[in-house]
Amino acid sequence: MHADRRSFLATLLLSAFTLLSSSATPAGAQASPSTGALTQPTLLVDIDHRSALPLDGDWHYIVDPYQGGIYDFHHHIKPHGIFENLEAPATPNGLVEYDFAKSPTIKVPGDWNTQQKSLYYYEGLLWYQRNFDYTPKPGTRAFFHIGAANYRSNLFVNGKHICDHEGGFTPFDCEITAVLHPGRNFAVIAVDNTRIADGVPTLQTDWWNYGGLTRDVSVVTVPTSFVDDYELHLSRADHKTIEGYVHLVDAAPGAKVQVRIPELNLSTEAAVDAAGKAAITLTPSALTLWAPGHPKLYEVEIATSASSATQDQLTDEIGLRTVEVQGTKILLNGEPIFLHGIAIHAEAPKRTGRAVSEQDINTLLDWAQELGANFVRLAHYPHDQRMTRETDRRGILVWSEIPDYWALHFDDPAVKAKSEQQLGEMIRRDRDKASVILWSVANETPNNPVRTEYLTSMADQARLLDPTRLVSAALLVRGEGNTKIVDDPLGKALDVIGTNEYIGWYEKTPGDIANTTWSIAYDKPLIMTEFGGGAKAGLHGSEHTRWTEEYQANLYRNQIVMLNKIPQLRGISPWILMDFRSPVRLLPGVQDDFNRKGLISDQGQKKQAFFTLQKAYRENTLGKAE
Ligand code: GCB
Repeated sequence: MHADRRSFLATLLLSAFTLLSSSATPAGAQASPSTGALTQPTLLVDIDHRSALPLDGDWHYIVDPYQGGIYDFHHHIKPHGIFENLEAPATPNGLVEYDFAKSPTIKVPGDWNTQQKSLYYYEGLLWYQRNFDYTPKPGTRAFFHIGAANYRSNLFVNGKHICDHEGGFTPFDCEITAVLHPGRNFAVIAVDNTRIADGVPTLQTDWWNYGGLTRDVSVVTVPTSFVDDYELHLSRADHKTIEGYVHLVDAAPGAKVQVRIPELNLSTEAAVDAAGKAAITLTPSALTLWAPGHPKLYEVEIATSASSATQDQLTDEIGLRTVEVQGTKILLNGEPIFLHGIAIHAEAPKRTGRAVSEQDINTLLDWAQELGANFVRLAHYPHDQRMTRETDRRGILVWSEIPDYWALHFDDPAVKAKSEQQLGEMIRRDRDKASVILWSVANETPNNPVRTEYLTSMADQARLLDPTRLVSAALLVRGEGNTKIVDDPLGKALDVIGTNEYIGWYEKTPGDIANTTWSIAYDKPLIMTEFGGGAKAGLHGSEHTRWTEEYQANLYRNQIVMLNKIPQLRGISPWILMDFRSPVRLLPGVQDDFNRKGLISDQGQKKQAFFTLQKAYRENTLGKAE
């Protein structure tokens, strides 16, 4: 079955190519003029500060479990795919068996599972369609932006196949300049959330496989030559110099780019090299560093040369800080810190479904701050960019990870390529966010040489892409008697060791937790990236009775005693802030499709353990920075 799905993607591409080759102006012609091939998706950094035509709102949709939008009765590609958005009698015999305009609508951004009862369990292909008005301007280019589409997607504009993308949690931008025309245009997006064994993540996860266009969609207009990427950070060497680069697309070598930070009275001009990259150095005389408690952001202006026919101008808000490891310490701006954290899924509070709005994100972060957290683990995939913007503003440190989760097909180079792609997209989008201090390359993966080689290479790749942050992964630990042993060889490749343990829940009882000792093979900082247990909000009883709030609070109390005995512990992110939907949590009356390890219920009810942890955070009785 899953091989069929793969061939779906391949044949969809094939059919699009066939159509493209008969088209006068092939889509993506500007991006790959030599082949006339599809546009390679790119990722425009700082997209949320660009002027864009928002395409959020109502989209028509057609559910297509048999992929009849492209296949005929003998499984041959139809001569006219549904993405052409034809209206009868536009075909030769006047038969069209769909009508987007008459089909129901669904909100974008949003998952389909919680918007439409019949789509609750749906895993398959769904077609989105909407019209939009556009007026192309000379000297500009247009990109179609998709903030995230879970899991695979194919974009068509005005009936032409533009690009495809795999990976449900990272953004992409595809050039559509060549296919747009003045007036009414239309987009069709095929989104397929079928789980695949060789996907990232793979078949098994402990979160709901929400399908659809789960983040913002827009059309972004840029000048012919434009800034697509930049990175600015504070030098670890002197903690003073701001360094980095700006990258321009289609700029002649020597083209100028300016970077200004008005509040610091700083300005510089640099020339791009043959690869379009200009190195940037700025030396402020005084600087307020970003940190929790004073999350100072500076407005940064980036512009291409004003003398060029069309100038590109961007602003961003960037915090400046350093993060390093020294022995078993984590240093933020040179000072040791302890990470009082909490793990968060991108699950919408109160209504459930994918978190999509500022309100969703603000509620989650308000709760995290009420708990006393200075750190969040954004599990188990990159969250919406609104999240990392907001953690920047609020001064909350972030662990960001890709869904290299559980038993990926580590022996498959094609899977590795998918992991690398998602890592690259996560880092490119968020490397100008001061709040993000840790990139994680995996969660709870099986310990074997093939996996270790794969993830060591992922850690190296993360460091190569971003040498300014720390690299980690959440490891499984093994036990001997009352001792937990951390010696997973992957630890060698990490700056900070992350470990998950569920003593008192999946093994033993809460009473056994405080007797546990830890043997850690690495002289590195350790973050307890997960621990916890389930409780149904409002269910009360003895602290020895599972699913009661008392049991969960007791488990936390004992965990705190044990954690305080790990000398190199530099942070924790207990599992988890809020109950979240999961298809493997089946216990009626208690779980009802929710993982109940939240400190807060999906409806916003705080459980006793919330206050247990809050007390430890507020009174600073948990953890030492050195
Ligand atoms: C884990 C996983 C997390 C699960 C959690 C649980 O170890 O990393 O994704 O949701 O345990 O509740 O079992």
